Amino acid sequence: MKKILLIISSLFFALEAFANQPVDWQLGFQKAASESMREIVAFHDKLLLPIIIAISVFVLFLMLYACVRFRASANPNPSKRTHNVTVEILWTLIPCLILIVMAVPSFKILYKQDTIPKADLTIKAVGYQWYWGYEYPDENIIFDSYMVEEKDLRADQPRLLAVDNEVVVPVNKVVKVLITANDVLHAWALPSFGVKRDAVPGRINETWFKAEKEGTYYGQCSELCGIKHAFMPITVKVVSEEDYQEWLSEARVKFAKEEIENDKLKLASK
Ligand SMILES: [Cu+2]
Repeated sequence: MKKILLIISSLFFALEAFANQPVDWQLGFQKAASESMREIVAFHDKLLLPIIIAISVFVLFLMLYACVRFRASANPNPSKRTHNVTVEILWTLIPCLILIVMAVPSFKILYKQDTIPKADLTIKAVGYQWYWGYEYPDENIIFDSYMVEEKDLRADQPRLLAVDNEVVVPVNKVVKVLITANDVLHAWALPSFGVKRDAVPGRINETWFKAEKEGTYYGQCSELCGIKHAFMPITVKVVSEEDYQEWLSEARVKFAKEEIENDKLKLASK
């Protein structure tokens, strides 16, 4: 009983606190944290859902109507009709019109996402079997980001989503993300930002986001990439500009690219 109450109350109260990751009994999308995700959610909720519901109700009505109206007992002599030109034109034309109505706003959103505004910072995400590696090319920073095992989770870390080294970005800044992979196809996806791009070996894809609210946002590799596909989550921490600068000055030392590469060279030469 207590559990049920907890689940019900979490539906109403916990949404805010856990807004950036999936919640139990969730219906629909995660809460949007960027303009492009807000547009995607509005497109789905205000246009697609009404159309889907209307079509489902209409088809259900037709099926029930046909079952009752044309049942064998009421129609001892079945109709021999095979064609009806008007109906055939209608059931071709109307779906076409519905598709056009959906396509126009859909392409608008897609093209808007495709145009990358002037970036305030650039990060590079590299998919590996099975973890993500990140680089801040302008800051000489490089690090790997592994999932935190269940036994090592802190109380505030969600299972299968938390990582040891999070991506840190400032709030309200345009972040350009370069995405590639080292071995097989992966995909870098963050639902709250409305971002999902394939990570392809030998090719660099790019996307962008502008997070509007500080917080920790969780995503997952979204291209089946092997046995541990489910265990290479993505965590992005959105912080204030001051906190970001502070993190940068620490990260430049801790994750200094040159030193890490020198260490690797040293190891290799041993
Ligand atoms: Cu993957």
